[in-house]
This record gives sequence, structure tokens and C-alpha cells, in this order.
Amino acid sequence: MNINVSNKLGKNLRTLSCLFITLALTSSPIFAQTEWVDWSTAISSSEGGHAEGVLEIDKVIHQGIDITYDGEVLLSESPDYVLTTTNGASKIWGPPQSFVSNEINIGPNEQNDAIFLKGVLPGENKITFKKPLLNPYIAIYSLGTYPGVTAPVTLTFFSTPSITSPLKVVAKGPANRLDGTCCQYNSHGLQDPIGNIITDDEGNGVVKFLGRISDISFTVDPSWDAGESFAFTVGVNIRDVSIDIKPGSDPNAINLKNMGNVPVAIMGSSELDVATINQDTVNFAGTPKKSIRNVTSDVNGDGFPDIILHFLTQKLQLSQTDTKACISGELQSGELFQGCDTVKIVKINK
Ligand SMILES: [Ca+2]
Ligand SMILES: [Ca+2]
Ligand SMILES: [Ca+2]
Ligand SMILES: [Ca+2]
Repeated sequence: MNINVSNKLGKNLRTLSCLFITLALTSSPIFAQTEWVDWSTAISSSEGGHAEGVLEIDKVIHQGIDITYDGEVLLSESPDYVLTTTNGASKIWGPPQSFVSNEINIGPNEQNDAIFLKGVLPGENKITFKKPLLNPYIAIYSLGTYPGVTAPVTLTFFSTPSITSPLKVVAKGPANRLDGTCCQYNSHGLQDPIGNIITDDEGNGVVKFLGRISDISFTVDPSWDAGESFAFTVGVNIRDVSIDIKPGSDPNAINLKNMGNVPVAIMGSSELDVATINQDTVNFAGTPKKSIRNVTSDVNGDGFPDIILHFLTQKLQLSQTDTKACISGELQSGELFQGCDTVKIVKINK
């Protein structure tokens, strides 16, 4: 064992003991990042608007799952009163405790933006995921308004496949004002849903849908122009996995002109049986795995089998300046995972 490996082992052991301490303190045993849609376009019309965004999974190459929305889009109520944003300017997603819980490690932020509506359209408003998401979340801002001003607002949700388990509110609390200052009137946050129905007066929080969901739609009541504006966005948890690019080699030098392939090991653990990885969904730096030479072995000698997948070097969407590369995919359950490791891109003389 060379010094690098033993240092690495020591570091891993320290990381592990930190993990166990954290595990003991929280009720969520699997480490995951909550990722929220970054909305990029939204248009409004009297027939119904349209918005598009991406749930970014690989933050190095900016790839993820496309999300579309068809329904009411309330852009602004006056030039000074901008509601829906797609340019990274929404200040509504706070304070953090309203959108964070033991299963949601981070709430939506300014970059994610928000889609506003107030129930002008009588029909359904529909969010479609390009591929099904396991247990997606909808973050809701300011559903209804405080008592005495207008009636509370009711949302009735539908999904594909149909909602069979009652919806759950998994985070809630007070909400920022539009300018980002804390906080508006209702401090108790979203009330618990009744089946697929949520009613609230100025409620804020996160609603969880159970299952592998490909679209979510909702109707708004009261459906009339004097309705009260509210906003939403969509998120999902992405499990962290540990990977080793070019196992046995460090730094992980990659020559992008190389005709061969890059092996990447995904580390198994007590929480991850690598046999449950849906290999057809795995993507490394923008390219799917090669169909041959997938090896299962215990790369790091911790007793848990690891899997080594291979990726064509010339297909990698990396550039000279990248210092990190990520793998992502799905488990057979539909749970998304992601893991990154350092890379050293070999300089090519032109
Ligand atoms: Ca955006
Ligand atoms: Ca409101
Ligand atoms: Ca390596
Ligand atoms: Ca192992």
C-alpha cells in the first residue's frame, strides 16, 4: 500500500466516522441532494401559458431531465410587480426552514425561479417530466391569502399514474415577501392534505407525491380572476454515490483524443447494492456506458461489491478546463443517483 492509498484510506475512514455520526443524528439514512427545476422559459396567453425547465443532474455538463408545464402563467400584475421569473431572479423561496426538512436538504433558490398563477383558467394545469420521477416534490409559495382578505385557495391534484397514497406535506413554514424579505402572515405553513386536495390561507411548504410519476396536474378553486396568486416549482431527491474514475489510478488523467475508454467504478455499500443499478440509464459526462466489459468486483476492498462501467473517451463532454466529472443514473426502483470524482484533462499540443 503506498502513502497515497493509506492517506486516502485514513481520509475515507474519517469521512465514514463523520457519516456515522451524522447518521445517528438524523432519521434519513441515505444521503441525497434535493434538486429543483431551473425554469428557463415561460410564456403567457389567454388560452394558457407554457414553461420549460431542466432538473439538472450533472452540474459539470449541465444535463438533466427536461420538465414542461402547460397551464396558467401569471407573468406580472404590474410593471413593478413581477411574479413568474425564469432569469434567476425569484426571491420568494425562503426562509429556508419553510422548504427544508430531514428529507429535503435544500429548498429552491433564486436560480430555480418560480411559476405563478391564480386560478384564472378553469381547466387543469399540467407539469410533465420527460422521464418519470420517483417521489417528486412540489414546493408551493403563498397558496391563498390570510383570513379576512379573500377565501383560502384549494388545489386538487392528479397524476400519471393516479394518486393512490395521500399527498404529504414534508416541509412548511412562513414565506418571504416578493422582494425576498421575511415574512408574510401565515407562519404555520401548508395544512396537511386531505387525499389529493390541499387548501390553505397563505400556505407555504413542500408536497410529496409517492410513486414513479410522469406528470402532475392540478385545478385551482376559486377559478376566477379575483383569485389569489401563488407559485410552485418541482424537485426530486438525487442519491449521492461514491465513484472512482480510473480505479487504481490517481490523478485521473484523461486524454480526450484517446481512442479507448474510461473505466468508472461505482462503489457499493451497506446502502447500495450495485446489482440494483439500472445500467441502461447510466451516463458519464454525457455519454452512456459501452455495452460490454462491465465488471463487478470489490475495487476498494471494503467487502461490498463495486461495479466498473466503461465509457468511450472520445464521447465525453469534457473540456480542457474541467476538473471534475460525474456519473448519473437510476436504480431499478427509479431512484436517481449521482456521483462525481476529480479528473485531470491531458493538455493536447495543437
Ligand atoms: Ca432559471
Ligand atoms: Ca397568495
Ligand atoms: Ca481513480
Ligand atoms: Ca467495495
